[in-house]
Amino acid sequence: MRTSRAILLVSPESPDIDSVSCMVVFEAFVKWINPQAKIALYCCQSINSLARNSLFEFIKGNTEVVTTLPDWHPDNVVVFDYGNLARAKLPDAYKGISIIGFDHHPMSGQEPSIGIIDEAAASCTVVLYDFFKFAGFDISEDVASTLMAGLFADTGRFNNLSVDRRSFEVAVHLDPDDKLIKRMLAASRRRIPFRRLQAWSRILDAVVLDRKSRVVSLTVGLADKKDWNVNKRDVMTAFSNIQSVQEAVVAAVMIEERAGHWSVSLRPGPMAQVDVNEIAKNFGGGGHKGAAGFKFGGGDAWRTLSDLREFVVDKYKNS
Ligand SMILES: [Mn+2]
Repeated sequence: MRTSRAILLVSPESPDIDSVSCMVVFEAFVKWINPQAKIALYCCQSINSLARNSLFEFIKGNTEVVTTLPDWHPDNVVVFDYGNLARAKLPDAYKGISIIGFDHHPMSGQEPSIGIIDEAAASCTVVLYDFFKFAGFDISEDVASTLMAGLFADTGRFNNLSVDRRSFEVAVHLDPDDKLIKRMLAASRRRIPFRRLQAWSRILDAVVLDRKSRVVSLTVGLADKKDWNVNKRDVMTAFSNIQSVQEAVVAAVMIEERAGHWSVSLRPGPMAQVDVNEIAKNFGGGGHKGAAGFKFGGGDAWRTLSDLREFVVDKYKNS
């Protein structure tokens, strides 16, 4: 990377705060080790929807992310928080270019030329934090707040199953005087427009708890979205509540993203010791122990839901 003339930094499709944070801080790192290099930040999808996230303001220099590949050919491509490299949507013309991957997801699919992967890390920004320490990169205030944004987002404000000792240690190093955490907590306090409550009541009416498998699920087709006058964000907010259903072994939300194309997110129930990554893998997806998902197209959502219930019954008969 020190001798590269052009470096492309990539956030995969459906980017989240963690992946965009990584891409943005890595630009600062590249500018440090190789000030002459041409750099572009690329994501195949617009990151505009992320801009509504209250942690987004902590991601510095975020305006330079482009959705079209640069006209120059990179010597190096660096991908962050991808799980499967196919999500980076790199063109065939890039075959033969060295790809460096930073991740905290279990690897699946094509391997990068160099993979810096730590599945135990709570966020990809934690992996980068360790890497920056190793490389002797001086972490500025902007870099610290961006690394922290990724950690804060992926741990659900230090509130989900991925939280461990290391996430706290990294947070303490990034924010020794509590300045960042106070600002992030204040910025990300939940605020709900009153009219959303009615939309949520329509969504919650559609939640089903299957007594046999103890899968609690919510299926939202394109027509439902229209009928209920809800957006994906409303559905995901409802999903965060469904995850707390105490009878549930697994919580699932199935959303029709475009006609016939569904995405499914899975979380373990609050009392359950299940690895949802294992379940997602069975359906061709993946993720983490505590948060995973898969996609399917062309099939019938109810059929897939019943397959999911059956799989959970078989796998967790005794839990
Ligand atoms: Mn992540």
